[in-house]
Amino acid sequence: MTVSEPAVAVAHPNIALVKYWGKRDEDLVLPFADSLSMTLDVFPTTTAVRLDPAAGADHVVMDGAVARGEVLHRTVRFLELVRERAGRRERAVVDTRNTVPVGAGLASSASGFAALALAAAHAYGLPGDSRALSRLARRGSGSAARSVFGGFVVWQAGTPDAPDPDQDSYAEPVTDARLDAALVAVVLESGPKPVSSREAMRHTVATAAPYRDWLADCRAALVRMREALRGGDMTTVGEIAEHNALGMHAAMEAARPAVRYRTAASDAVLGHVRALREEGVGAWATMDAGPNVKVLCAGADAGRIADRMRAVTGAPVVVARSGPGAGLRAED
Ligand code: 2P0
Repeated sequence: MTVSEPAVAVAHPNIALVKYWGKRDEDLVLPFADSLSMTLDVFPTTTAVRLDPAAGADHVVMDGAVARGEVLHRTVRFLELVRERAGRRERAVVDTRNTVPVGAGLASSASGFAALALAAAHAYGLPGDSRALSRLARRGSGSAARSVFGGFVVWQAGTPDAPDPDQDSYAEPVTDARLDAALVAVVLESGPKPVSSREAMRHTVATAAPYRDWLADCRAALVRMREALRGGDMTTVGEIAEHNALGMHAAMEAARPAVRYRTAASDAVLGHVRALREEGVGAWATMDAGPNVKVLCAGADAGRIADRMRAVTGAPVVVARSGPGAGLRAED
């Protein structure tokens, strides 16, 4: 056997409450603004990386199938970065397993690149702490920087005039949050999305006039959100999150041509969430680069909100709570 023992890492998706949408540097994956998320306890990605000194190319398997095209390209590009930093040349065998449908708007790229960053860094002997790992994961997919940590997490955009901007943008846990929040995900569609978020955010930045206002709003929202997390103020957290998500979708829809992830089914769920609030139930909606609606609520309310959503939509509903950061796992 020429291949090394595998390094196996597990990471979970995260859901942004103040969203990341738009890069100021495409190559380094540097965002325009800070974002804030909650790492979830569902749908982990498990990734094993072994080095194969005899191989002439990286071999990537995703969910049992040999990866090709864009998935292979992004993975190899990421491995090249790790090899460059580690001063190593061996090619890798990567075996990654998602438990969430790829492209379903439930952030498989966040858990995917967080797990790959940890497993690859370990396999190639790349030294570094969690902050360095977050910076590395960011290069694979922006939101992956946040999945390195558990609980509530802020991804710092970094300052544009920093001497080394790559060093300056990383995620860190929000250590003073005092909120037990849950997420009720209404899975309307689980197929691949029509437009990748990478392409959609580029197009929004370039062509949507309201984008600048939304971005300014994100900066203010982040400050207020941190305060609300500190104070355990579920209502303020929910209101900020819903406003921020709907503002992001409004900006996309103002792009030319429009980027539309919201469907009639999404709008119906948004209506059910409003109806819950009118009944006095603390429920707020958030949406990402897909039609699925996730309902943010206090942990104690998640069960009854999930029951309601199942009853009124007939769609599969998943309840997620706060989950852990990325970690290494012993091999099976
Ligand atoms: C977020 N999303 O903050 C936002 C909200 C989707 C909507 O981060 O181009 O897959 O790989 O850096 O991280 C999805 O974008 O994008 C995302 P890239 P990513 O969660």
